[in-house]
Amino acid sequence: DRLHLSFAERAKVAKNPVAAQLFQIMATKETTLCLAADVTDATALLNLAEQAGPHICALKTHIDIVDDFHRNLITPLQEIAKRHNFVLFEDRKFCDIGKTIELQYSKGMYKISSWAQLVTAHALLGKGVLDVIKKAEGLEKRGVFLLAEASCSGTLIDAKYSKSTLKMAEEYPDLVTGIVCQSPMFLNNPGLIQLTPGVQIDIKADDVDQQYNSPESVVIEKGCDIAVVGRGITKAADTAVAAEKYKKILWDAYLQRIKK
Ligand code: BMP
Repeated sequence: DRLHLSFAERAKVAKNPVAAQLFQIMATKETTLCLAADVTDATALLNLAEQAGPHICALKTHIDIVDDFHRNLITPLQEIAKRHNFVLFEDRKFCDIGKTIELQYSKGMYKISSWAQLVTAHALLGKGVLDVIKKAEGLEKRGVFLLAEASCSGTLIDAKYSKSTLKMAEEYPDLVTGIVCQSPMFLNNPGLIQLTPGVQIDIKADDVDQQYNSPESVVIEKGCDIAVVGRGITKAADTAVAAEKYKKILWDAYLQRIKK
């Protein structure tokens, strides 16, 4: 199953081009870390990208929380991503009728399709989301992570919904990069990537509804391929030091997992 295959091996069977690219980046940079760059200041976002850049395979944004967003932010962000070899990933969690998502993906202030190789989406409203993202203009190489399980307490997602989400993902192998989830819910599709948020070393929860697991446990027990870490890094005294620390713990756990 995928838990025992190396990323280099899985790169060969990935059908989505961004999944293949991510497997390559992970294997060569020896990192499975995705930074959740949840800051509200454009300069802070660029600084995070620059400092964490050498240690991450993807930079996940919520671009709509940046107070001083301007189109001019995108070019330097892309330059940093290119220089440090990581992927730009907008966590938009699209959830609407296809026509509306088509507009949200390409239009408005953010023009997500023009710069984010990866986006997230909910499967809740059906396949329209995948049809429109597939057809839209924008980057040639693009991918979608479908959210099948959530890290927060109180999520309404149940096992049946998670399973239906996975089924939808498997119907779009060329477009879907992977699944956002908290458990090894797919094992025999090594081309898909498991993205797992809710990862932090020091604490078990935030003061709202977020729940955390350790980097070792998400990789070894829960099947995580790429771990999303936000505040564990963004609130640390030194971004680069914290990112490097998470990278190493996660990579060691991955090496341990594929050996078993
Ligand atoms: P933090 O590590 O600071 O808790 O950040 C987690 C990030 O992952 C946030 O950007 C959040 O939107 C995202 N996320 C999550 O926490 N749980 C999920 O189930 C899905 C997410 O996208």
